[in-house]
Amino acid sequence: MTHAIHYERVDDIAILKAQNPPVNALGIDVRLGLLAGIERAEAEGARAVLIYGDGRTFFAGADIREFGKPMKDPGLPDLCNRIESADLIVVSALHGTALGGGLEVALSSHYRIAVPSAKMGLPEVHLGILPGAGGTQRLPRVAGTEAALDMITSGRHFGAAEALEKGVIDRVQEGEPREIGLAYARELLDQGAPRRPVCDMPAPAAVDFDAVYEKTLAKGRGQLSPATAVRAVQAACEAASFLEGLRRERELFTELMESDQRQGLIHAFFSERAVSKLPELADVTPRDVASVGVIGGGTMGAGIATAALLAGVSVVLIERDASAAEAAGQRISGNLSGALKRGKISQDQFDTMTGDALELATEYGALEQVDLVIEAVFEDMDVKREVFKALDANCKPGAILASNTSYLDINEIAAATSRPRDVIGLHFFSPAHVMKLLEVVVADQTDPDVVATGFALGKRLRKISVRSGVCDGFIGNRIMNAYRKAADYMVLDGASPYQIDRVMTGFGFAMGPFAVGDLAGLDIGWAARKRRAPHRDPRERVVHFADMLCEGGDFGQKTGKGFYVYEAGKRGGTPNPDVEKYIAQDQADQGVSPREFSDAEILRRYMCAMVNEAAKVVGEGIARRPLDVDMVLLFGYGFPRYHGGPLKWADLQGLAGILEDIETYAKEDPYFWQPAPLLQTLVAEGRCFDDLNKAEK
Ligand code: 3H9
Repeated sequence: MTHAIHYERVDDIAILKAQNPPVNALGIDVRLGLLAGIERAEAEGARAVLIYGDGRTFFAGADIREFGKPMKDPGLPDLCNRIESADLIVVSALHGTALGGGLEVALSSHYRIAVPSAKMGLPEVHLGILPGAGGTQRLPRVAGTEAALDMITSGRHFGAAEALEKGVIDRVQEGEPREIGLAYARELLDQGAPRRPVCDMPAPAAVDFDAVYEKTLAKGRGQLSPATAVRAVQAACEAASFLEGLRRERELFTELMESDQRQGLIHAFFSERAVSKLPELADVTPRDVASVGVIGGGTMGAGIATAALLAGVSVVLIERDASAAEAAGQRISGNLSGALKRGKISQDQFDTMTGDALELATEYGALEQVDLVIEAVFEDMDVKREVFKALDANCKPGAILASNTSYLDINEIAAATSRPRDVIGLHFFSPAHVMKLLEVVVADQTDPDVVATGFALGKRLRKISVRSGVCDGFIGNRIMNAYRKAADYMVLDGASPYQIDRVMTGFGFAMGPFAVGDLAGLDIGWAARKRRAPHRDPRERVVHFADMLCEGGDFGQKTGKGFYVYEAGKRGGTPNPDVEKYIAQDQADQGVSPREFSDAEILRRYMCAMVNEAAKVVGEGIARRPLDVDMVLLFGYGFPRYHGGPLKWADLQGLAGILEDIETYAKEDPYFWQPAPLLQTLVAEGRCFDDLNKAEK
């Protein structure tokens, strides 16, 4: 036995208790322990074996940290086969989350019982792989092909009631897993129940697998694992034998295991968890936040207020007059009605959130008692400074004063108050109650417990919080500004905006940069360009075609026209014919002779611009680690998760080639394509971005 599996005998039943906190992942010690436990039970003449997990859960899956390394024997597939072929009855008792390899162990057992709160699932596709320990062969045999396809390709978690209904488990019962499992095993023995290996069940019915494959591939926007899993389920139905099906599953599993997408998705899994763990805050206690103030009730302010209310934090929202306050209240209740309709909150919760928990006010005096205030007013430094002066005068000592600015200097904002140590940036993304990203912007004088409070609030609001230093645009908008410019330059040089959008959606983004501009409002970029114009370096290339669109009053979706024309009632838009004219005029004015761009060149330039700026952001210490940048782009900018983030993508492509391309582009535009010093250093030292992530752990 190993320490990870505890063996116990109760009469003729052997009990194998997994104890591998925190989630009983099926690492090598657990696998060895389970194997030894089954063998010992057989050798001792036990008549049944009960498998269950200690602590918070049954097995939550294979140990993901072992992926990419040589698999030590016994591998999980062999172990599952061994459990299934045991010559005694095997019962699994499930609680917590029986996921991936965990559910596969349960499916290899002959009988399954679960507590009502147990969650199950085969989420492997989210890690870029497929269930590789028989899950694609056994689940369809117990649940039917259609249910199995749904569960495996979506990777969704499902509850005990659904599992019972679909035949994934045999019984749901309240109680401790050990006790309900033991009673069930006893009952089965008393009834003389037979061993019941799933591998002996008939092959499930086939469906039109080619159609399901195509549909799944299209839905995945380039992600391969869900569609590949369809082929594995197909083998369960069509292979000559169960073993043949397992062999096919293994082949497809290995293919995915070796893919870049698997590496990207697993990087995302661990980075998502690492990003808000800051060593410097380990011993810092956050301040208590029971109520927040929100200044400004536009889309952003109302979204922030909604997110806070949904997390059980009460809100005082300040608007300039009664009618603006009422409009803000309506926006918030509109957002909350959505949550009510989707069953996220109850009617009672809705009533509290729109009633006692929300105060709409027009005077700063109403903020006297709040613990933290988030300002979401117009992006203008003078306006912000006035707001912060008022907050300083009205908020209690120790209250945290936060700005939701997306690019203004938090140090300058803090200087407007007498308490710069209490000032921080909390940059939400619109709509703030939906988007997962929160940039926690730390200014020069921000106190550590204020930073810790920002992260604690982010966690309560179920955000992915990322620490950022102060610079124009912080991590995300600064990088976006660079790759947007690269896109604009390509258009000026001859690529069409529609070709660029098509290439980037082909890469996996839900929308290309020009369609995103239309959605966000082209006037925002226009205002930013005007703001930056006086400070522009004379060496910087400037494009005008987007300004021409805005000068004509076309701001994108909100005016019905931008790079695309939008017709009421239709999804998406069609290319706006005026755009071609503006581009031609811009080219003529600047004496540019347009040339053709291949799709490959568009992708390379776009991504090189993103990676280069991201490397500057890390090199300057604005982001702490490459993974922080990756998480910002994933959760705030729609970067395809299966590429892991721009810097993970860069590692997988090879940094030397990326630097070489940047240096080539720099020959035509040395100002824009200045290589990031960090990128140069990493290439010179033969290292990659992930080495920096690891150095921090
Ligand atoms: C698989 O099974 C493949 C097989 O089909 C075939 C093989 C041949 N391994 O998320 P949390 C760590 S693929 C290693 O914060 P929660 C996690 O990193 C697997 N470590 O807790 C964290 O570490 P730290 C299929 C793991 O309560 C700590 O545990 N299974 C694993 O919010 C706590 O995690 C899955 O995809 C793992 N499998 O959520 C399930 N899982 O504290 C993946 C977690 O150092 N896991 N850790 O940061 C989850 O979805 C969630 O962790 C879970 C708990 C819902 C279980």
